[in-house]
Amino acid sequence: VHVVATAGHVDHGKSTLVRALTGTDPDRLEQERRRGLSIELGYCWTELDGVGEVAFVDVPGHEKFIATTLAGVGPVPVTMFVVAADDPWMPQAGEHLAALDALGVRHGVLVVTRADLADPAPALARARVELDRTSLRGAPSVVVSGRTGSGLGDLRAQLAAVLTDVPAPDPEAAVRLWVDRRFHVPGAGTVVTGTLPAGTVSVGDTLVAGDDEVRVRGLESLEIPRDRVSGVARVALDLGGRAPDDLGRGSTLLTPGAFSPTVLVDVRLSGDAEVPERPVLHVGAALTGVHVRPLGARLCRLTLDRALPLRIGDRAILRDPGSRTLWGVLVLDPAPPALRRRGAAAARARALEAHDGSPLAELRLRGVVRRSLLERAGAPLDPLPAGTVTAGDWLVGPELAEELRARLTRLVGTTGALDDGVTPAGAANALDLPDPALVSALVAPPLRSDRGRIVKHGRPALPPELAAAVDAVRQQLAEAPFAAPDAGRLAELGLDARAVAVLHRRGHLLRLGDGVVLLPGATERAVAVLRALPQPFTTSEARQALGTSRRVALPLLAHLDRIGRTVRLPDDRRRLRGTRPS
Ligand SMILES: Nc1nc2c(ncn2[C@@H]2O[C@H](COP(=O)(O)OP(=O)(O)OP(=O)(O)O)[C@@H](O)[C@H]2O)c(=O)[nH]1
Ligand SMILES: [Mg+2]
Repeated sequence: VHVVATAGHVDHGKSTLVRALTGTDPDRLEQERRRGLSIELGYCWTELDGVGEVAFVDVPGHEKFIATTLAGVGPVPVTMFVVAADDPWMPQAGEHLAALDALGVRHGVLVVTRADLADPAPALARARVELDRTSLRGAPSVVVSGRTGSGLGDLRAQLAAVLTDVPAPDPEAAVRLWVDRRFHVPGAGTVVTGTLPAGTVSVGDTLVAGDDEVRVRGLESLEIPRDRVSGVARVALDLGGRAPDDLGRGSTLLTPGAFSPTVLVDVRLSGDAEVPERPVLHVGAALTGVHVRPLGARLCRLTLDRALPLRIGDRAILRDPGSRTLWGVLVLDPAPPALRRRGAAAARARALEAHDGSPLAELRLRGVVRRSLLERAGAPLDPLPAGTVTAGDWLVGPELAEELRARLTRLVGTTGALDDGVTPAGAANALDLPDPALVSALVAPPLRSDRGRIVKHGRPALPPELAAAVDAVRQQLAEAPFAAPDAGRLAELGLDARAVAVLHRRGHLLRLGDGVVLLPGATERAVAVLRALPQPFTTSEARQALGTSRRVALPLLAHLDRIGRTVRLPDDRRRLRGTRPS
């Protein structure tokens, strides 16, 4: 299915052309037919040779209905721009064209109609000039009469040619249906219609509408019931009896979890006029008041009166209803950071200025960011730039990763002569990173992870005074392996708590508890001694067999309990695991 929206000045013959092409009158309302004026959006369809079904959204041209007009053209990628041969270039033609340009509409046909009433050449020439200043430059043109039918064959052929060039949207894309009509069907329930720009809706789907979820009970496109429809399409969804009250024109129906509706968005504007503080934003079929905060030349932050599911790259229209001026809006960031410090707005403008929409620029703009957030914001992430660091849901772009790695290396380097390294949690804290897993992911030579700490690659041997202290302890324990040096002796050797902790971590000493230090092999030697005892044994029996004091025996036995070599019984006796009572 293709979708085409009309545009053009009031009374220039849009609805007449749609009727001539489709056989259906887009003006459904009694009042519209009586006054010969479109008020609401009209929906008709036809088939064109070579391209199949084409739906038309016929918009009103009268300036009073501009909001309806913009809701009609907002989500539609192709225009049929209609100009009367017997009238000069008119204000609404200019306004509609500016809106199409703001939305970046590139596909369309320029139709000069009512050619039975006047020479079409001047109108065509003028319209050509106007279109060539916009995104529609180079669009093909045809001259027709909706009254006599002359030129209609040519129009069908031109439309078909243009539609063939429109790229097919991704059927796998997330659904964002811009609702433009709601009505009640007796016996069925609430039906909403809208333009589906991309993605696929199927009967049975659950979609999100504001804070509510709705079920798609039935689905029609072009008046034919279907099981599934992919965009671009006009669709009518039967939501049964339980649709939310506020679901109507300007609402969206979304794939659950795929969007983050936002009230804050950073955008780039096109158009030279100065923007008022309180204009109106038109996006898709939606409309909301906004507050504009300028950040820099053509860059500003919009605060929306209500949240909308905006994505990076969305195009929209900012409009001042008073002066009827409008600006094109390109969404740069629908999840922008708060601007708190002085000068933050200018810094933000510089960052946005340097933003070219590439995955690399996306990551540069956001620093440390959740992938899920970027996906909901519609950021291009495929492929991730080389050198991007990932950890769980977190992403860090290559440049920031490089900088963080350098800071991490310096941090590890400042841990002193012991080169004791840092823990990921400690480093995350020091580097202000949200997750220690990110620190671990940043580790690369000359850093490496060693038993839960990040240390420098090829760290140096122990400093000489520590090596000497270890030797002294080794000598002392060689004869009596469980006669741990006392506090005075440790102090004499310069082994304070921190040094002992490092030597323990690096496997030189076994630290059992406050101030009790043995050699790493002590555990196995103790097990060998205890094995010779009748099982189970008391603490006192163990102490005597090991030839040591309670000061050492108690933490040693507790250590053996902890590592599962001994089992402590309710009566406080122990046995070695794997032995039977003797
Ligand atoms: N002679 C002649 N009259 C036409 C032609 N096309 C439209 N008209 C007449 O022009 C008037 C306006 O036509 P519409 O098709 O309603 O115009 P519109 O652009 O849809 O107008 P709005 O929806 O109100 O903006 C009607 O009276 C039509 O009958 C044409 O090709 N030749
Ligand atoms: Mg009309």
